[in-house]
Amino acid sequence: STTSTAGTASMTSNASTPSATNSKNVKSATTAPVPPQSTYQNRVAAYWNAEENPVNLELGRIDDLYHHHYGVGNVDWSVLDETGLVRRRERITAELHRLEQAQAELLASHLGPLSPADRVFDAGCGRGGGSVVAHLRYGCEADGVTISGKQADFANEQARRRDIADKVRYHHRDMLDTGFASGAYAASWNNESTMYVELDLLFAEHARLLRRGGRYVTITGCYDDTYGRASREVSLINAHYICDIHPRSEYFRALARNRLVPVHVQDLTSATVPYWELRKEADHLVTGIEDAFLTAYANGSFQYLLIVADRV
Ligand code: SAH
Ligand code: GPP
Ligand code: MG
Repeated sequence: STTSTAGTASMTSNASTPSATNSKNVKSATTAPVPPQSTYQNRVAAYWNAEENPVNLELGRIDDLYHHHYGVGNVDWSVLDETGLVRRRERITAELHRLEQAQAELLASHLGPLSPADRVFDAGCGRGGGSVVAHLRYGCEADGVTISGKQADFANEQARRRDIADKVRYHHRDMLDTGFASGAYAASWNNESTMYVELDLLFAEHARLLRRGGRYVTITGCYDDTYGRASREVSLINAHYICDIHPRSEYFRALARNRLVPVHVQDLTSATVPYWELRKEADHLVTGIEDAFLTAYANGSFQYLLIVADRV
């Protein structure tokens, strides 16, 4: 197994465990050790290790904020009227990125107030954009965790280039079993990563890591209990990403069982539909999953949801 260190930090036997009390403590990003994984987790990791969709890389390249989530907000439809083919594509790409960035800012806005002395936990961090957004907004330190070693390496390289690797670190870990210190975090979140795990196990880990009064935020896609069970389109989305979308009801039961009390819940469905309508028009970026999302939102079987909760 390999170990990478961030900034000037050097490794100790357990250097990736953050310390909330001693800021001079050795801290580093790590790509190892990873606890034993299930066959399912290995398949999920393989998906993300291989993932190179233009819809993610071309957007991220614009300002080196790489997101693996969808967008919210109104679309500037004038991008479709652009007559030059190259310019038209560039404008569509930039518009989709703007909406994904707005989604990241919306999530981050619910994490605070936070100070540079605070530490946050980014569960299922992808290529790392969300932790950078939180750090730039609050000055806080961040630990991101992804089951993909490739993503952790990519995200740490981005942090080094930004010269923030001493504040923002990414780890190749299972978010259900981080090994990080209990009560060390002022805030934590899942941005479109809850559908890969059992919610009870996930929220137990967040509750352990968050200090009392800490803040948990998720933006996620869930299926709507009022529709019934998972629709055909929800099942297509599950198959596409190798995930298992939970019903909305399960979130609130699992939060309540794990000392996480909702303070704000927002249905973001109508805010994300324009993103999908624009993405469907982007011939240079489409992946083929666009119609499943648009149909699932239209037939009421699927919701895009924001939940903010306090750790009590
Ligand atoms: N939150 C990020 C990425 C979302 S994509 C963003 O908003 O950009 C889903 C992420 O969940 C991927 O990075 C994947 O590696 C991660 N993931 C899935 N199962 C995981 C697990 N058990 N532990 C840690 N990360 C996991
Ligand atoms: C976003 O990743 C998608 C997921 C994390 C999985 C499913 C999410 C739901 C809300 C159901 P991405 O940005 O890599 O996807 P894409 O390549 O389609 O843009
Ligand atoms: Mg994407």
